[in-house]
Amino acid sequence: MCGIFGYLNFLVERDRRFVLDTLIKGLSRLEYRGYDSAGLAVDGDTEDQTFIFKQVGKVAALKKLVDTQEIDFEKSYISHCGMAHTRWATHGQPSQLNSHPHRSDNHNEFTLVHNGIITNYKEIKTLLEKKGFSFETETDTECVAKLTKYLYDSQKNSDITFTDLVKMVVKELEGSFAFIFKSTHFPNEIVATRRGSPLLIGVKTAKKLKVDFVDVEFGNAPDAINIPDKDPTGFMDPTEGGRPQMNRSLSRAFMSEDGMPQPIEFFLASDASAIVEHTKRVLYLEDDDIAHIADGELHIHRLRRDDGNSPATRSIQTLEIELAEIMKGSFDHFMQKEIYEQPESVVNTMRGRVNFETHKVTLGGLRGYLSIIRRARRIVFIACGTSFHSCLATRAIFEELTEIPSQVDLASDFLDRRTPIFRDDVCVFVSQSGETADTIMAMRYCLERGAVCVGITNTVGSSISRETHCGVHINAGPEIGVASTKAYTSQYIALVMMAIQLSEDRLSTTKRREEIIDGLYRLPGHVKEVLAQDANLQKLAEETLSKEKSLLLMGRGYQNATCLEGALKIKEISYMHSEGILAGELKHGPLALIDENMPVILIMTKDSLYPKVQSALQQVTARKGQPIIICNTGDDNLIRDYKTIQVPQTADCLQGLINIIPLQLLSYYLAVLGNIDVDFPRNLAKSVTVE
Ligand code: UD2
Ligand code: GLU
Ligand code: MG
Repeated sequence: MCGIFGYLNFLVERDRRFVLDTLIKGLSRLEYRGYDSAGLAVDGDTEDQTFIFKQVGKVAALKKLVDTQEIDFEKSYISHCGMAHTRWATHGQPSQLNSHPHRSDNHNEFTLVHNGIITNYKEIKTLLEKKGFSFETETDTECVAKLTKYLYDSQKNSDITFTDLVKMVVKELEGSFAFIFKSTHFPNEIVATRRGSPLLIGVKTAKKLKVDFVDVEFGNAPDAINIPDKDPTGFMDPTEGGRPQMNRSLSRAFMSEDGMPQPIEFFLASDASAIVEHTKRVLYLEDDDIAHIADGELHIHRLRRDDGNSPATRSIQTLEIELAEIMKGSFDHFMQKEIYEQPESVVNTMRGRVNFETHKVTLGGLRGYLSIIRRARRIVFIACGTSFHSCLATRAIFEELTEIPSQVDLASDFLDRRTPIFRDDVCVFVSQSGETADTIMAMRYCLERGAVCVGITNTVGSSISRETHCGVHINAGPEIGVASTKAYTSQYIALVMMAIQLSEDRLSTTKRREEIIDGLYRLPGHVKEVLAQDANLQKLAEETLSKEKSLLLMGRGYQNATCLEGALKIKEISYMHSEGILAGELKHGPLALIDENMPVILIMTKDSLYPKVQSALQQVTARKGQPIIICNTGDDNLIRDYKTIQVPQTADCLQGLINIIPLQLLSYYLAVLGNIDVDFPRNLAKSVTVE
């Protein structure tokens, strides 16, 4: 998710001011990734001290906090390592305390920064609490700092290296992460590692590096280490026996000609935008790489030995791009970046919640409310805009799985109608920011009437997250583009997961739930398949649609929501008139619009309504309409006769997650072709905090 930055200087004299400024500048380069708070750690006045500064809000606020510290800014270091972090909360509210870096104890023996989610942190935390550790934050991350100290303390006499220690820690972790570790026990050393979250290392030297790669060391540690005080549950057991052997291979890149250590600086970051201004020589870490920087050398270790699939070296590449180009990764706009993040963001929404083997969904946020929700007389979904569409898209599966009558309302209209709400209603409020004014007012209205209120939001600590009785954070990471894309798919998934969990006690729907969970498992791959058609969609926008004044999107059943959401995307960022039309309604009016000049996109992916949509297709073609059809790969008749956009097939109730992607891309390209500021379309704001 958000941002990590680290800076280590070796034999390059720097004062504390320089180090702090470098860290803060690094964070500000990562600001575009979005975050809710920031923090950093640097050495203190003595070797056994680490200073940690953290602040809620902008990096500028952190800078202000740092600037007003009564510390010696001139103190200079020949070698030093510092690290910094921007956070998008997933566990625990955005607060100063919950911000990173996190620490192992009051003496800051181990400090670390983390991006991602540790899904088994509860187990680790419970175990450590039994060992006498107490926790000061609500984050998943803190348990990793404490675990590091616990393992270090239990190794006291074995001269464990920092690398081996971190290996032991990482072996216990599930979830996704990028980490930087720092310790007063290992001054001027950094260990960094990643799994699923990005991390790269920039290298800056005066002299050219000898070679442009780093050997990967597949050494034998640290499985060998015996953890005393063995946990009876088997948790944290050393996996294999034997003693650690010293078989460090040399890292040829960092050897200087004369064998003398050379001055060198290292920059670690979540992406290259924070590094290019310092150096263009970078090394990208791979999953389960453990990077150790000490004495001016960078060593890459692997988490497990016998890691046959991993290449034996990591190359040090030269970045050819300039800062401006990588600010948004390889993307031109946030919206495009966010569309492309979906293969990962959908996984983050499900992380730790869906067990694909046992076909079980566990939403921690609903625990305790499940039986009340199951007894509800009705479920009322309330939202605005795109969030409203995510409710429409999932309403049918809610009704099918839970058999609780469900209705979907636009927040403003819900309030205008002064909709009757009762104590046995369950009201679900969906909002990316959690601050949407209309939705908040509707929520307060329902709270007053005693209904159980459930939130679905992307923002921990937001009004909706705080004021609802329970809910689900979608964990999609910050969304910056005004046109919502990844939040839509993640809200959709959160709602589907909720429907599955609510119905888990219904044997009759077991098969159906399994089918859906299997579909969720394949979803990231399916999303990637659609994204791979980017160039075709760009062409379609350019050659066929960009000259049009208007565009109709038609479908029915599950795809009605896709049409409405697709049309909303198109109008909000390309300013082209666009309407989503329920295909079943065609002959009640919209058919009058159809002639050979009216552009139409028809969604005809395979589900039980396919024959009915076929008849809509006939109605359109009979009026000389020439629809573009979104259909499943392999639907040869359609592909032969029409212009098509082909998407992989999945469970009917998940098909909308896949079908919306080409429409997101189309709207994006229509906006780009219209020279529109995609991320900031006119008249619109990211979160609508006014009524
Ligand atoms: C949550 C907690 C985590 C830990 C864990 C226990 C957060 C952000 N996450 O992760 O700290 O306690 O559970 O397994 O602290 N909620 C609302 N309204 C909303 C969204 C969420 O009330 O709109 C509540 C929800 O009922 C839960 C908490 O906020 O009590 C966190 O929700 P989550 O979805 O982040 O839950 P989980 O289990 O992933
Ligand atoms: N899960 C961690 C937290 O909530 C890290 C979040 C991030 O990636 O910024 O503190
Ligand atoms: Mg709450």
